[in-house]
Amino acid sequence: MNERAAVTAYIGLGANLGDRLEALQRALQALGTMPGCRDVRGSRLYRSAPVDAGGPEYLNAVAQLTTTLTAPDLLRALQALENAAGRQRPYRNAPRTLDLDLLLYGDARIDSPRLSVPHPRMWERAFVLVPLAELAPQRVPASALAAVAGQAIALGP
Ligand code: PH2
Ligand code: MG
Ligand code: MG
Repeated sequence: MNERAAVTAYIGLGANLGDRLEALQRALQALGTMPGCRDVRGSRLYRSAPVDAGGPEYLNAVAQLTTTLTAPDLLRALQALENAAGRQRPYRNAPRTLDLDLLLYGDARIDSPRLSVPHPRMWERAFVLVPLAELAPQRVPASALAAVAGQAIALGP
């Protein structure tokens, strides 16, 4: 049998509608039971004001997992979890019950109409880089963290 190599991927989790803590906790659990995914680790949780968006405060975290899914298959699985959490998409950056962004997929660089990896805006966002650096400090240069140090984020749900 041909086994695909396992890849370490990082997922950004966010919610600013409904029970945000429950949504993020359920999503972390669901990632661990997805076929082709294992060894899920979650960062701590962070609160921050919406960046380039309106609505209530966000709760964010980052998850690390090992996967044998391709990046497009992983993206589809993440979108299925968003939909199962009642995610609506009335307009760009609308408040949401669950957002799952594929941040990094191993060292892959992907630029397709549906998927860009590394996530194109992750380097501008403290709510991504700070929890990512907890799990994978080697993936976040000190200069990138310094560049977002002015953005207010707080620990905890
Ligand atoms: N997600 C966005 C836009 N703005 N702001 C915060 N604080 N957290 C987010 O997850 C977030 C955001 C689009 O996905
Ligand atoms: Mg997002
Ligand atoms: Mg998204």
